[in-house]
Amino acid sequence: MNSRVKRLKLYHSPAVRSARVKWLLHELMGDDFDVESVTLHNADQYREEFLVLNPNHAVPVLEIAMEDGKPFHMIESGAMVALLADTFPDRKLAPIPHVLSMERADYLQMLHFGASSMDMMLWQIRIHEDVLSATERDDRTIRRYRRKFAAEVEPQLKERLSRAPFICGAGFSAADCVVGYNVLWAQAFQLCSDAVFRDYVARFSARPAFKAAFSDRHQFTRIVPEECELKKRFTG
Ligand SMILES: N[C@@H](CCC(=O)N[C@@H](CS)C(=O)NCC(=O)O)C(=O)O
Repeated sequence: MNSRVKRLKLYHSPAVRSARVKWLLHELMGDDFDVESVTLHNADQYREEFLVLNPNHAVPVLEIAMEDGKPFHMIESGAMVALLADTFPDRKLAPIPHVLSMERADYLQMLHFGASSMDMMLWQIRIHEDVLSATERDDRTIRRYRRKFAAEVEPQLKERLSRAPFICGAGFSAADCVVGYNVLWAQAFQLCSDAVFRDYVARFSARPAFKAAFSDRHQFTRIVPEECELKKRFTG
């Protein structure tokens, strides 16, 4: 890692999008980074001191502490994954950035597809099924994105995973930390249920870094209780 960087700290909550970054950090650095736990149901992410770090009141936040004492806070998981993978070129979890290659183009495209389009569909299903209050939920939104995900996203992923063991080919890459996480997320909604996805999940779940990142997943509860603080503060 760049010698001007002193320490990395991840603000994290079990089995949500911060797990993408925690997984990659374990792949790259073992346990040599700090984790600060954020309890989403208690609305920790809406506290004043957290909003200074991330005005979008969400995890992950990646704190990059520099040797000169200045910290920088990243607030998008896709950007964190791309940056971290490039910062450790010897780990070979991303095609090298300074050569324009098909592999690099495909890798970035899958990473961003996972962190944007695919993520958006899963998030709409999640909030309308589990998080928003009953009066805010919309069944048409759930149906629209379930249909779109099954008809448009799944076939693309299936085609790739029937050709190769990982999302960008023969080798595991940082894009799998995003797309693989999303496949698990989709499976929680009974999407991505074909054998090709079960085999993909079995392959990446065997990785020690995955096991370390998801060792806290039992703490995640899908249903957000009516009386909890998050319900009162959540903005969608
Ligand atoms: N695009 C962001 C989304 C982060 C995000 O929305 N995180 C959710 C958990 S998966 C969160 O912390 N939500 C809390 C809230 O909005 O109150 C990223 O991927 O980093």
